[in-house]
Amino acid sequence: MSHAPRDDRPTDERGGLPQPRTSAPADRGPTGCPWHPGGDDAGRSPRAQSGDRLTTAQGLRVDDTDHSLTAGPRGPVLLEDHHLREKITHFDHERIPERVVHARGAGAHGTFRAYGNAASVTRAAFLAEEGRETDVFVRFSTVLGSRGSPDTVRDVRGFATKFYTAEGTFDLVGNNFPVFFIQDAVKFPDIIHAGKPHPDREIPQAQSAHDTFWDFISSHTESTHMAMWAMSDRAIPRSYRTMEGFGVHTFRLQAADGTTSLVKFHWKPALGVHSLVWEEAQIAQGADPDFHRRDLADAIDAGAFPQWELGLQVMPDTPDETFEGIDLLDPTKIVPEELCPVQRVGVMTLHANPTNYFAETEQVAFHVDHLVPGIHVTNDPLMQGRLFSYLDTQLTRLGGPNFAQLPVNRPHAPVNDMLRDGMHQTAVHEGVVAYKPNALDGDLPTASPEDGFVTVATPVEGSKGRHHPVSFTDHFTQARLFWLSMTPVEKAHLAEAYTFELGKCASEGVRQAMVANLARVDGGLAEQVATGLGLPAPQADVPDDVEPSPALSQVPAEPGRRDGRVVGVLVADGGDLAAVAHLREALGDDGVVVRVVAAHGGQVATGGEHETVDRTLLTTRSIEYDAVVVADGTAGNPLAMDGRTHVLLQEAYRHGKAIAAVGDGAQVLQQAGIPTGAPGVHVLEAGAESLGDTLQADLGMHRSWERLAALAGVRP
Ligand code: HDE
Repeated sequence: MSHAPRDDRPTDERGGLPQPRTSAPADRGPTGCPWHPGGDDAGRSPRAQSGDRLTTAQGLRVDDTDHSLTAGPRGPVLLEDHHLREKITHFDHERIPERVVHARGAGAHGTFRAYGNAASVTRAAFLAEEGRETDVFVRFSTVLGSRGSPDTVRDVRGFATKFYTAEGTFDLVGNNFPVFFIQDAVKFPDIIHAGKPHPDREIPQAQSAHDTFWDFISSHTESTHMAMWAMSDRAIPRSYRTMEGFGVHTFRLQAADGTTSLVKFHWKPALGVHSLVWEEAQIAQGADPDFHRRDLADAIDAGAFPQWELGLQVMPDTPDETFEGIDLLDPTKIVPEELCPVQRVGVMTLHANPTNYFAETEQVAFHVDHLVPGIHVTNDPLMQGRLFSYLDTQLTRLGGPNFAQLPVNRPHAPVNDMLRDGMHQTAVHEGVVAYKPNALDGDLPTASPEDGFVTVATPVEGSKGRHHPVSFTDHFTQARLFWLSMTPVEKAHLAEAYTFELGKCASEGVRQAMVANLARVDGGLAEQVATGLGLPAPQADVPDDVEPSPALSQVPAEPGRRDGRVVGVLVADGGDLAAVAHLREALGDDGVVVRVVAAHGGQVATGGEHETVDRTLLTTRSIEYDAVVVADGTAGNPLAMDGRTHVLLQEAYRHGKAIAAVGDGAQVLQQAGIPTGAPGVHVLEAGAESLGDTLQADLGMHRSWERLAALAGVRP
């Protein structure tokens, strides 16, 4: 017996299977009411509340939402006030459990466009077909902090991308570091318990600078490499837009002809890889806890759409799954780009902010096991554990097994899963057959052995056991590789970060154990940290013949793009306002934002000219700017006398930011104690039109590395 699809229902592109209604009814508002473009609510977005009248959840029009139903004007509130009870009950249940890790995040929608050159390694159409565009949703996050914690803490950042491909959803759930703390998923609860706040007082929030974290690291030498990344500037990104992303694990890609390769995924930011300095990160935690979130949303709103190229490191799929002696199943190891270059296979552009944080960024559910034909997992034991965890955690977080029906999680491919019922079921499935095989529905739907997801037939052998592979035992070579790849300034920041973090540990034993650990990475590093902690420097015992990977340094060799960089101009009434116009003219086309900072809000005026004030000393901090300019005519103004101006300039100076003074603005620099001959500090004559050109190269370099080096007492 066969059943033809009914005419009035949608069919999929492969030939006629009736599709259950798992996608959003386009003509319904968020509360489920039909959307009538011509009706009462004409002209409104269906994404807003439906209609002009306030109703209960049952559609009953409410007479008054400001006063509870009481017996008499000052009498008791009545239980029969359904509207009151419904409103409060719903409010009581507005929160869902935050993510156990990666609770703090920010998301955005975008598009991925394939270059087509990945066809030689994968049959996944969204990568292999030249010019194919695929919708994406990206969520960036910190790991340790709670949902309301500050953005700029020292931590790994999550970089999770959902590709809504025509073959099903593919999630690349990565981080901004290419390695991880542990090699085996069974250790994940341990490292997270150690990193989270101490269970007695629940402090410190979103910090690794405490005893339990470093107790864990010092007793797990496999964490040494990742800890180096966490203490480096990579752990305090300037912006989500200036972070690299990594799939971390090795994946197995399969081409249309069946050949397979071992592959590592990379995201390369168009704006380059840039970080904050530690003091900026700390200031931002208080002055603007939403520093990264705001930056992402502002950039998208302003049309400065963030972009990353997707890159692949492609390695042969050999039986031992190693490359140049590196075990590709060990997630604490990188493959240096110098040994295996990153091939760019497509570009992602984020062009829309979420409309509703909860519905999209909070409810998005990623899973390492959301794969498409052509992309497969490997036996990396950390990856294998993740395959279990993500679905499991969504069941609690999103309250049941139907979270794939939430709009942000809904595949853009046809879904016909035969899954039924469960909490929060929103699909009204038709038909009586939800089992296989069946005679009642012609044994539909059918499996797809040709173009479905067919697991690569990799051989498996060996004895059962809790093994410790020998190839996972070298824990120091790559930690040293990372250290040797840093420039002197980056090394100074690393040593300072270790000294800060261990200085916050109460246990002398933990501090000693960590210094001993560092002595196995580099003697100089161990000595600096030991000196800072007041401990004896241990004897160095480091791996021999380690080659650095210059690609790991973040110090740019030449100026990069300047989009989104911000120049703060300190101006005063009666001073030179032309500097603001010159800057906009010279830098505006590059996407540089110029902000006017003055002693008071409103406008500053000189003669007939005026400029709108963007920030006052009360509403700004140095962290908002990549360069600071003191305009001519500010000397003697209340702005110049204010201690906060001096702090702003001093911070900009300490953080290696470009500083320029025009005309008598130089006096303000002197009052603030800024050495005017220092690298990246420019003094220009009054009326100089070259101001913009002067700052251009500095902005492209991100900071004056020479000044930072001098301040750190190291060579550039
Ligand atoms: Fe995750 N991780 N993880 N993780 N992870 C989660 O899933 C887990 C790991 C990563 O923005 C959780 O939905 C285990 C590595 C990101 O929604 C949870 C292990 C990498 C996000 C979970 C790891 C990641 C998560 C918490 C060790 C980089 C945020 C909430 C085996 C490659 C995704 C959730 C988002 C989230 C488990 C290790 C990246 C509990 C067991 C390595 C970016 O399932």
